[in-house]
Amino acid sequence: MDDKRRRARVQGAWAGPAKANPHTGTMLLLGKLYHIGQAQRWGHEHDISDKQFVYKEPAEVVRRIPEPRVIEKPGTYEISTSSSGVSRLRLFPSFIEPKEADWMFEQLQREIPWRQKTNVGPDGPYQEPRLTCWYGEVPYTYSRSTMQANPHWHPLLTMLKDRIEEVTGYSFNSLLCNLYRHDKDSIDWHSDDEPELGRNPVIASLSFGETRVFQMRKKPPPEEKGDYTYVERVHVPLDHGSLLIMEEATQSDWQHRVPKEYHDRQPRINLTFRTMIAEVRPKDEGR
Ligand SMILES: O=C(O)CCC(=O)C(=O)O
Repeated sequence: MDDKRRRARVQGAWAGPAKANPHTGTMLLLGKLYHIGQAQRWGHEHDISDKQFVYKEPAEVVRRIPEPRVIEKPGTYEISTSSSGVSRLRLFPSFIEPKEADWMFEQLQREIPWRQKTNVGPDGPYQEPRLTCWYGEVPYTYSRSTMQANPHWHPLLTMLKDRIEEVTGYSFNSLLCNLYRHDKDSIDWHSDDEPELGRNPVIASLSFGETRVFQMRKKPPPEEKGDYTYVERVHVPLDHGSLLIMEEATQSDWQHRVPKEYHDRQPRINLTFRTMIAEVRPKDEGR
């Protein structure tokens, strides 16, 4: 058989001669790796049908990036268990009825003294891509920048705190308010794990306005050396009037963020109720 016909028969189409590695005696044929003997290279007198081809399994295991678990129905979800404990979410999608949530959103947007905070990162000062306001008896420090104590709670915020405490059985003494003005406002990956929040803090997160996706990723085990590529992920779309409670080990074992969006988004307000322990001094790091 001439060389041209032999190639057509083996490769199923007209193609150039397969390239053998002269050093290792391996070649790539039909996308798989084969070993061939020195005397059996292309261009030698033996016909292809005489040869012994051995399929070699790829040495490296192919790792798949897990699909995020989407949580959108009311309920309690144990998303992981570790030596730190169980990480648990509780979702109340219509904690505030839509009509009531509408007027609350308007009041909060108009009456909270929103400010843009300047943080200090490794490359110097930067403005947060959102507006915030802090309520609590003690200051709150993160990203090397402090929000001063502010005990003057807006009456609507006090009423919301009371309602959440009544339903959940937890009590809170502080509140971080976030206003995402549009699709480009966001909050980056972080955990609410400042020492002043104590061990395994409970965070109650109430949302108004545009739905944005609250994304969570599990902290990788030490052998991943800080690589988050293959970690478990959870997505919770938080819509108008929804309440999300994060409990137990959620802050020590997971991070969360609200990413920027690629399409227009209307404003969204998020209120995260927390409990600050006044005696604990802040550690100077965070998101
Ligand atoms: O806007 C949100 O849903 C999250 C806010 C948040 O992560 C925070 O305040 O720490």
